[in-house]
This record gives sequence, structure tokens and C-alpha cells, in this order.
Amino acid sequence: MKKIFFICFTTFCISVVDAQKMSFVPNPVSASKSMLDYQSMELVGFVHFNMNTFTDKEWGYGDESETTFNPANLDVEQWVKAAKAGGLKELILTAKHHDGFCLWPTKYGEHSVKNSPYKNGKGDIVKEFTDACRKYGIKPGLYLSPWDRNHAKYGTAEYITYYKNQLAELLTNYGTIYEIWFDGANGGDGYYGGAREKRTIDSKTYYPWAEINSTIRKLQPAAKIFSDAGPDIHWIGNENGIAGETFWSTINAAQVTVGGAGQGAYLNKGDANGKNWIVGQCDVSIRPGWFFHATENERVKTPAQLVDLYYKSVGRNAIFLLNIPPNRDGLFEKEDVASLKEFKSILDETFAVNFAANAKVTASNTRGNDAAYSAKNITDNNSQSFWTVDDGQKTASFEVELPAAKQFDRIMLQEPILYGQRISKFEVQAFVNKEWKTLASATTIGNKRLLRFDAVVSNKIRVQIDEFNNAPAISGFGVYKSSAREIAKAKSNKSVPGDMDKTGWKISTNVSNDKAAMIIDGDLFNIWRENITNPFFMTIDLGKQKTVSGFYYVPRTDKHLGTIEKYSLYVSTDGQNWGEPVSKGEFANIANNPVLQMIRLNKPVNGKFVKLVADKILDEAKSVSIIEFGLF
Ligand code: FUL
Repeated sequence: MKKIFFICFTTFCISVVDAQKMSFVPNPVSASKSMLDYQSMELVGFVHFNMNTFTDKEWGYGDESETTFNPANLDVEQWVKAAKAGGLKELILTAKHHDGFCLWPTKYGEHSVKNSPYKNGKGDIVKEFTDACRKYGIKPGLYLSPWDRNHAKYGTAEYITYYKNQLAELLTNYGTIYEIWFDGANGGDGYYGGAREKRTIDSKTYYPWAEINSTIRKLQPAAKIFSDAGPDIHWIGNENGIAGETFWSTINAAQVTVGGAGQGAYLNKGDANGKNWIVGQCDVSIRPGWFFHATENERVKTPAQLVDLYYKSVGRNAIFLLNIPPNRDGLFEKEDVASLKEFKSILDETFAVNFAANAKVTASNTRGNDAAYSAKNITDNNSQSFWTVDDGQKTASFEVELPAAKQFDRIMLQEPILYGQRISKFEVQAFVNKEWKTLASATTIGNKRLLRFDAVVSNKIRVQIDEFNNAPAISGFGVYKSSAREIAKAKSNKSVPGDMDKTGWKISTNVSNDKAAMIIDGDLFNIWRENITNPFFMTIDLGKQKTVSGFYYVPRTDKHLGTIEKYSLYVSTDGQNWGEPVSKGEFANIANNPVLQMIRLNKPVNGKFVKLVADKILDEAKSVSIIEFGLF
């Protein structure tokens, strides 16, 4: 606006500029103002707190007693204050996870806080949460698991009615809700009111998503809806918090099913030809698991690791959704709070000074030679104004001259996404020692692209844009020097704290003993894999009697091939008589979150021999893979 008045003092002039402005039209699929605002938040928090917190599980079976849920010192304001100090703008609470337990006193069932010791059944954690968020200026969002392993009618139409009722309850009784999160995990075995069986649903037809979404639009017009398929925000295809190096905010939603298999790669890159503008969201937990486990206290992500994820999510045109799970007291642990705070402080320090603010810019071309599209808009610190070029240009470039040479190692670029996402190949160069040096080459930009490279000293930076689907436009540009604290070494993930010494162990398997020693060599990187025809098992001779209180399994993270999904663990004193398994179950959510799995036995057992049986391999693969196995 400012510029229009500056150039045009006559009505005639204004109408000419308007006509030219009009001539720069948005791509057919582009961001709405409200999705632009959503994406500008950048950082959203997740709070996984529910029955699993008290059972030390990732996925509860659904048969947990309500009396187990009892957070003695719950302080929701402590979460919200820590989230705020960490720069999070919105928080999403697991009102109900897959085990079906409800953090609010739903009137549609009994499996909720109302039958727990928490505040003698008078508590309502959704209310406490939404009130606290509002008090501290954080937007509240809610997660309501579609899968319910407690509900007797799961799999039938009756459950859908129950689910819709619960959703309506959450959407009507707790003020403005800003995000609703629909998890794709669906169907499988569970308690189901005592049936204890496996139930599969057809994820394409079981949930009436169109109807559910329109109810949300009606009851909570400000709420953004997340699911694998949007309609507003979509899953990034992994639970590591990482968007593809190339990332489009467009996909074909019709091609994606909520809870469908094998669509992770598509969602991780987006689709240059997608018909729907759906923003990508990178979910990850600050700890290995989504829920709190005391055994993971040593493995809270460091501030440097979180900053790295910021570059791989927000810096690749997506949203960063970071989970911080409260402990059994109902509080964020101090390690998590400290890491989050330092993460924010590193980002603040890095991005405090933009060396390119108001710097001089020259461009290869300016659309219609119109000041409204001037290259000056690139460095004016106003992401609404932008530079663009005439239609039909084959390439486009601009050069920024800093007032003085500076040392820098970060560059930020933005496209005005109200006009869509246009650029698909570009390069950044700096004039160093009298020649142009390439700092980085990349593909997409979108709302924000952050580039990291080794520090250079220069006063001239050039951006060469080589591929685009429509006249390219740039609205923001930044040049920064990263905080020295960012490169603080990430904690080694080599050690598994407190595990049993493996000296003298002997391992044998029913497939091959060739390299099986790799399974217990303490190396958390080498993958042992063998083909199998029968259910896999391995036996370990511990050399002498030991007390076993738990075990861990480290799966491969690169792909699923051979990942164990269900297991039985046996302990024996003679290696002949094994009896009943001392632990049997599933590595919950291992397909999406293939991190170290730690299983605690109900009670410690003495023995000299341990046997692990793979009751089920992910995707029924005909192989088994193990990076490491150990005991506690
Ligand atoms: C997954 C769930 O199964 C996990 O437990 C967690 O809630 C994560 C955010 O989504 O699909």
C-alpha cells in the first residue's frame, strides 16, 4: 500500500498500477490468507499425556483400569509456560489416545477421568488445558484418536456415532479450538469391551470424514484440520520431524486415505501438480517415545538436535510439531523444558540480525518495470510485498549488496504463497575472493526456505532462479550468522544407559549364526538381517545367572525390511525349559516411529538363558533385522 501512494498521486496512476497488479495472478492452487497465517506460526507443540503415561506404554490395549490414571501434581500451566518459553504458538493435547481413555468427563461413556482418582473424578483436563492455553496466549488444539481399543462397538456404525458425539462435545464445551488432529493409526487388536480380538476397518469407508470435517467447520470455523489427507494440514510421512528437501504445499488429497499404507513418500515431498493446498506438518517427539517413559530421561533431544529439525521442517516449507510428554506427576521434566528453552534462544540469536535488511537489490527483470514489483521488496522486511518478473522469462536472478562485508552461514528465502508455490530450482552464490562461489543449490522454497553452508565473508549475494511453473516471485530474504551454540555436539546415541554388560554372552538363532554376534556387539549402527521361512527366534546364553528386569530392541530406521512388530521373551535357568513368556506383546507404533524399543517386565526374573521370538514381522516380510538387543 505504502508504495502505491508513493508512486501514484493521481487517480489515473493508481488505476494503472492496479491494472498491472491485477495482471499478476495467483496460481490456480495457492495459499489462503488463513493458511498463510497458520504456517507463519512455524512452531506447534504436541502433548502426549494420557493413560499410557501411567502404564509406561506407547499404545494401551484398552483394558486399563480408570483407577490407574492419577497425576498427583498435575500443573497444566507449567506445560503452557514452558511451551511459550520455547516459542511454540499452539499446543495440541491427546484428549483421547488409541486406548480410548478420555481426559474429559465425556457424557457418552465411562472410560474417562470421571472414574479416576484424579480430583476424585471431578477433574476435566481438557478444560484445564484450554483455559491455561488461553491464559498465556497459546492456541489450544485437540487430538481425538479415531481408533479406540476400549470401545465395545469399534468397527460398527454405533462407534462412529459415539466418535461424532465425542468430537461435538470437545468442539462445543471448550471455547475456540484452533486445530483438530486425526491420527491415521487404525484398527488392529484391542480390548473392545472385553472381546479381546482383532478388528480391521476399511480406512477408505469407515470414517465419514467429509461429514466430520463439515461439522468442525460449522462448530469451530477457526480450527485447522490435520490428517494424512488434510483438508488443511497433512502428515509429513514420517515421525522424525523431517520434510523432503523438495517440498510442495500442494497434493492431490483424493489420492490419499486417512490411515492408508504406503503414502509416506508422496506426503514427504508433496506434489508439484497437486490440486489442493495442504500444508505439511512435521511431527516428532522430544524423546524417543510419544509418551513419557522414565527410562528415556537420558535421551531427551538436545537443543542442537531440535534446531537441526527446525531447519528440516520450517526451513523446508513445513510446520514443526514438537511433542513434549508430561511425566506421571503431570509435569514436563526439567531436561525437556531446558532443551526447549535453549532451542528457542539459539534460533532467536541466529535470526536476530538480518544483514540484508534494507540492502540494495538489483534484478534481472522487474514485472512491467512496475515499482509495485520492485526488487526492493525482497529486502524490505515486509513479507507481503514481493518482487516478480515478466511472464515468459526463462530464468530470473537478483543480487543483494550488503552495506558492508559480513561473515554468514545461513540464508532465508520466501515466496509470496498467496500466489502459490512457483520455484523449483535455484542456486545461491556469494562474491568471495573476487569470484562467485556457489553456497547452496536447492529446489523448492514455499513459505520459507532456510539454507545452511560453511561460513563465508562477503558483501554480495546472488540468487539464480532456473526453474519455475509460473513467473517466479520472492517476498523475503535474509542473511544470518548462526549461533555458536547450534553446533554443540549432539549427545551420542551410542549408549543405552544402564543396560547389562554383554561380556561372555553367546548368541544362536534359528536362521544363521554367521554374523549373529552383531546383534549383541554394542554397535547401534550395524544392521543384522537374515531371510526367514519360519518364525524367527534367537537364544542368548548369558554365561551366568542374572536378574532380568527388561530388554530392548533397536530396529532399523531406514526402512521396515525385517522389523519385528510382535515378540515373546522367555527366560530360562537351563536353556531347555522355557515355560511361559515373561513378556509378550507388540512394539507399538514401530512402523511409523522405529526407535529403540524398551520393554520392562512385570517383575524381574532370574535366569541364565534368554530367548526372543519374533511373533510378527512388519508387512509380513520374509526377513528379520536387528541392530541391537540387550537386557536390563
Ligand atoms: C501415531 C500414533 O500411533 C502415536 O501413538 C502418536 O500419537 C503419533 C503422533 O501418531 O500415529
